[in-house]
Amino acid sequence: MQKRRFTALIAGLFASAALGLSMPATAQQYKDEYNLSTVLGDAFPWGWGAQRWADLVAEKTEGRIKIKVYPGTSLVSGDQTKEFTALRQGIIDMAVGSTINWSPQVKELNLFALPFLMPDHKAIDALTQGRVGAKMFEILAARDVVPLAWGENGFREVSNSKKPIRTPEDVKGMKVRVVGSPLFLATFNALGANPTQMSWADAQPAMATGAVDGQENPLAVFNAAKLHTVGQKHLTLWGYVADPLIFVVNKKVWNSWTEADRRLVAEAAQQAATEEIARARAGISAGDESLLKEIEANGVSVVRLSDAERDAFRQATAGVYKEWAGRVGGDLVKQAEEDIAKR
Ligand code: X2X
Repeated sequence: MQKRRFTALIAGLFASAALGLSMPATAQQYKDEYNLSTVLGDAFPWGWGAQRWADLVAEKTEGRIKIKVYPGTSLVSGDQTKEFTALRQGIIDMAVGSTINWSPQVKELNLFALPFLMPDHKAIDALTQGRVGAKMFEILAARDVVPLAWGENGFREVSNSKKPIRTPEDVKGMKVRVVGSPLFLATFNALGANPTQMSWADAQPAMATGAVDGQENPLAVFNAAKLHTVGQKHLTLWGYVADPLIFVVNKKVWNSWTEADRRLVAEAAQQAATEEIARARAGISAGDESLLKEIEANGVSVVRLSDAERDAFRQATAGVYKEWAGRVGGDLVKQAEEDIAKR
């Protein structure tokens, strides 16, 4: 059922793109090279997935479409929250972007950052692969981009240089770097922390100099960025928010390609995204904790919360959930809650 809806949406995208085309696309209209924006490079699942997409496209189109990946959101001078606008404007041709970084422009994407909405990976899938994901793609498709596949950054775990975090009390007054989305400020303010917004590029020097005490990012990011070397010695697995990624193409660029090439680019996105999600989830769950073990071997002490301990954080942020659910849209949040309950 969910799969069918998704397939129908993709088919719809092809149909509407074809209708919007006044002239048949010819090879002459193709650019020599297309730029593709990401925040993280290929040492991370995120950047790996972007490069994989680029490579698969080159292979499948036999070099007709060449893509160069620009990590560090360098096409917008590192300002992650400007990526979506640049994509709409055509400064960026393609992207593998985070829902967090686009949420200042697309308010519905804040859904994924509602604290403690998604308890596990199945819950992420219930949203991205179901009617909620399809609705998000419709919203994006109305804003000059063609969304093709969901990827994953992952569950964002909180770390710091000061002390183990077990209770909301432990976070009080802590200087925490957060991403440039107001919902994250609200969540950490509700916990009594002292959150500061900054880009990922600025975050690492801020941790190294002690300008901030803590941060929150998925374990794959923590490990590949070696955050233990910038003082992050305490890591708490609270799984409060998970961060999906979206593979997209600027609509004008999409319309300039032949229908056959569009299909190849979409297939490549699906394949790269599936492989990328597997990497983002590797080594962090019950069956295989290898990544977590690696982090611990680097001298990081990992706090695993009991259900009751996690619930204390949920209660402390319940007001933020309620307020932001209203901004996201009550119907969408209700659908998300239903689909998670049914997973
Ligand atoms: O800036 C972050 O924390 C990162 C890399 O996870 C995102 O781009 C959302």
